[in-house]
Amino acid sequence: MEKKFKRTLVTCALPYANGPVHIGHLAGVYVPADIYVRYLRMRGEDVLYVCGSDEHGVPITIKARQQGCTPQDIVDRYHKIIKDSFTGLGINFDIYGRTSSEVHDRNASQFFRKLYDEGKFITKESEQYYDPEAKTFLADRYIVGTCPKCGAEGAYGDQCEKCGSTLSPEELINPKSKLSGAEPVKKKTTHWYLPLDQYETWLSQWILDGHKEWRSNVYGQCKSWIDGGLQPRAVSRDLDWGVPVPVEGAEGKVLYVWFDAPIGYVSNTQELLPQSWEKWWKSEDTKLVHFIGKDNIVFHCIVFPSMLKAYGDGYILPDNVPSNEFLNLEGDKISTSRNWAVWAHEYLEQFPGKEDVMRYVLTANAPETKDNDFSWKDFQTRNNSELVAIFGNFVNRAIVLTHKYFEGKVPAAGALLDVDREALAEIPSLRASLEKNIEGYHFREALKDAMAIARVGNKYISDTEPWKVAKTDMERTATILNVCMQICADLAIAFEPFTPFAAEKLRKMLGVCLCAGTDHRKGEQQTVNTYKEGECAALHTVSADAPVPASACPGYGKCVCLSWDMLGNTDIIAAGHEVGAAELLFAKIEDEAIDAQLARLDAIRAEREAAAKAEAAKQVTPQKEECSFEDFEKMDIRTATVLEAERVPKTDKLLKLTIDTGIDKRVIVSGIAEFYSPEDMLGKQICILANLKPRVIKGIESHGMILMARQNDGKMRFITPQEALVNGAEIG
Ligand code: B3M
Ligand code: ZN
Repeated sequence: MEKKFKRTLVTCALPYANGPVHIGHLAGVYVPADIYVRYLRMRGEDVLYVCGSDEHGVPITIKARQQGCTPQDIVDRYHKIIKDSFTGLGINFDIYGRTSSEVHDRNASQFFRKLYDEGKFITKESEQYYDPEAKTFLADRYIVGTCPKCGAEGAYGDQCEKCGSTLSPEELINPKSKLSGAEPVKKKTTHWYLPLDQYETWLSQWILDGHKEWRSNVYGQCKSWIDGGLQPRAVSRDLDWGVPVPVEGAEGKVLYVWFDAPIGYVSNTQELLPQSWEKWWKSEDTKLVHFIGKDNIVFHCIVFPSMLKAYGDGYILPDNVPSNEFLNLEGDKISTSRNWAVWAHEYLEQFPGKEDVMRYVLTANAPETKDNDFSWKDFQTRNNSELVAIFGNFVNRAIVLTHKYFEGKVPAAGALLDVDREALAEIPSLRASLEKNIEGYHFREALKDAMAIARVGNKYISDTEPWKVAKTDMERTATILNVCMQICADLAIAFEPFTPFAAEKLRKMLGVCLCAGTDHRKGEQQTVNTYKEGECAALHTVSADAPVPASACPGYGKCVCLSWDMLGNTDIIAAGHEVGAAELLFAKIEDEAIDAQLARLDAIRAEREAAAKAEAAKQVTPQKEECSFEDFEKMDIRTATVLEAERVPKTDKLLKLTIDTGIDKRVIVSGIAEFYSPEDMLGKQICILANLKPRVIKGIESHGMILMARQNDGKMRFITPQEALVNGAEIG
């Protein structure tokens, strides 16, 4: 039996404030969460939507060091960029807090202290790497060396970014501290651990028996962690950035970032709702849903729940933890360090007014069940042939014709024909599917349902051809356009979760407003109707627990207040209602805009390849086995000059050179055509191995070999004496 909840608390993973957010984050976490929240609000549900920046952790301290500023500078900068990106994309949290806030510091401290006082931690002494020059313990990320797996320099103590291997500092070849360059030494240190092993049975019952409905990737990860046997996990670190461990004798230690970050969800709720936050976290009537990326599953399903369980005091556990797989970009893994990403803040600058297009494409391609790819061509196609050609085109034709034939007043419908009834009948079943999909966290499928409503409209208007009918039968035209207006209103409802900007624009064109749902952005005061169009601009307060019916809106009865419940009704907009002027809902995206993006990515790829080559070029092959002086003396190496040069027909690599060796004139076939053209070689003085046994290459007898220097990236250059000598001068 589905449990009935009174309210829903939706959290999104707190992004690390050490860089901007990119489309991978958006597709994985924030766009799906936003769809879910908007949908629930339209249904009149009481929803709280919480997020914020994760401002602790080692990567932030590393970035600060790299940039010669403080960690606080870093988090201040990125907190703002990230927050603005979300707002720009219509992702409006009730609160977007920060884990460097005072509330959080107090809250996380207190959380730790209670567990500490109640003996819920164990302490363990371990040996950790220590920088004897900088006199500080080193997080794994602060130790660099050669990767034992792929040989790359600069691999971190926890991971090699080159080959992706997970490493431990012990495995690094030639480990060095990033701080001082000194070789790290091991030193004893004590930390607090949460004994996860003690929660294993409970976790197994709660998740493995109780939440079989979770997505298979989430359930599967939990199962493999639990089946593998859980180990105590350290909840503190030797570091100077974070929430200080609130215990005497813990100087120089802070809470581990993954201990304090999830508490951030609670802190941010407290900050917004100091009086009533507990209702959201400690009531069985609250449904808690964590939206996260797949790399966060263990922390949200195993570690944080165990922390809450240990804490007690009525904290609820998540009802679901929808987590996505990863999004790739143009066939390659998104990577912050390699700048292989589409950054949200840059997108918003480069594609103003196209916030919805990104939301749409990321949902249509959401990596819900497997990793998926984002490509700019697909982005363009989805915009031009779906949003513009189907959704926008239908709405535009319907509104333009209503103005043309009925002065913008919705005409009354006469008797319906089969074609009308059939079109209208499709919508309730699409609505049912859409609801089932959103409530089951299948956003990709839900978007298909919404788009199917637009397809119904587009097909209906094409089939019924009101522009032709109008020449002979105005009554029939009226019916057709009445049906079209109802479908337009359906779209304004159905697309609100997915493309809120277009939905708002459409409501404006239709002269209707949206009126449902709660919004906690104003703190303790609950408000409805934050959507400012139409006549329902007034905000008014309602009791915190009551769901808000459309009738609570001050504009109710005076204007058309859309709510989810109306979706599929055949009389959403009454005859006589005046619609506004048609505007384009979506604009075509031209090739130039796409080409510019592809060019940017090509440049990054080329740069990366060049860097990899340069790196390879630096590597030298090991010295060969020793040879005797006599061995060397056997080789007759001399100067010579190229007299003639031509390509060997039907080959890419070979040149036929006629050379003057001082001893004779002879032919050498050499594999240097990749590096030199025949013209390059003409008249050049080179060095040759003169007494190499003749060989037949491609039918030509070759008498010797040109001496070349070869780099490890394959680049080759011939050797030439420092100044011109006679031909036949002996080298040795
Ligand atoms: N900052 C990890 C991440 O962005 C982390 C999430 C914290 S949620 C409490 O992948
Ligand atoms: Zn490696």
